[in-house]
Amino acid sequence: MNNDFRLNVFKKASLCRTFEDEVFKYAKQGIFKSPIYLSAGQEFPASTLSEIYSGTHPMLFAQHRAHSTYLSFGGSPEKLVDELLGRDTGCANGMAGSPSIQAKEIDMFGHDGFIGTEVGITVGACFASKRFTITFMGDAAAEEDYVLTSIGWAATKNLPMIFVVEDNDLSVLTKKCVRRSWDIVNVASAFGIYSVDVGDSPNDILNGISKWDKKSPMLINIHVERLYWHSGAGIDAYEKRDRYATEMKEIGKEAEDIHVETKKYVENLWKERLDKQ
Ligand SMILES: Cc1ncc(C[n+]2csc(CCOP(=O)(O)OP(=O)(O)O)c2C)c(N)n1
Ligand SMILES: [Mg+2]
Repeated sequence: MNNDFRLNVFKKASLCRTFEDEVFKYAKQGIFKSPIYLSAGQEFPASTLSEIYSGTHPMLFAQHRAHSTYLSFGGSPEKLVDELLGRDTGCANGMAGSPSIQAKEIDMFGHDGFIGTEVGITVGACFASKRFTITFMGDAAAEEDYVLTSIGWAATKNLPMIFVVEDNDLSVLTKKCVRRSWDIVNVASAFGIYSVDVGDSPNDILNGISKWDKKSPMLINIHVERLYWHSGAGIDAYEKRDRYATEMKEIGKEAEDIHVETKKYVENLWKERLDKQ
């Protein structure tokens, strides 16, 4: 992993984190009318993959926790602010809110609210178009019957797509070990799909994806940590691992400067948009 790559990923992660910091702050003040799903703590799957595949314009499907996906793949921050505020200038005309972000400009399709349904729709869209496609799901969504059959169909039709599992080990508050005895990477492997289980550092994700042939389906299960409550702006009562803080510490001053600059930009952005009301 070269230094430029790491910094570029960090810049994107920084936009995602500082954006979520503002959403957290304003959610505490109760300004949003629709439910909020924060992706803070889970910035690196989207920021790293969007950097690896920059310039390739994949179709994107995500679940309810998708602010980082949208921002990393080039969605307009202004339009996301407006979307969360329910304005018709939002990326989905203010009709989707946090859980169902969609944006034609980046070929990102909105989620319908049933976890994992995006995976079947992804496979259909990829089958029809044969375009490179990335679908993001949670570790609980990966347990849905229709997700498993969709992975099987992608294997059968050899579709050029990536299944990304953002594995925060939680379905709302229930841990994986309570819910299932199997790993999704073994299931995908049994379908004949190249699949890897990795940590959430840019290097881990890059290494995990590096052997993918770009023509067949692959599945990458990425272990992330959800920084806040499942929904809304609350803090779980236990210590959290924070990849963003670790990256900033390891990279050093350059990353700290990026964080400060990005925070300033995002804080101003929110103020300006709110003043427009
Ligand atoms: C089909 C379906 N079942 C149950 C729910 C209720 N529900 C909403 S979010 C959620 C947990 C999702 O966990 P995961 O897919 O791991 O995503 P995460 O919230 O951890 O990002 C559940 C069970 C739902 N929305 N859809
Ligand atoms: Mg989860």
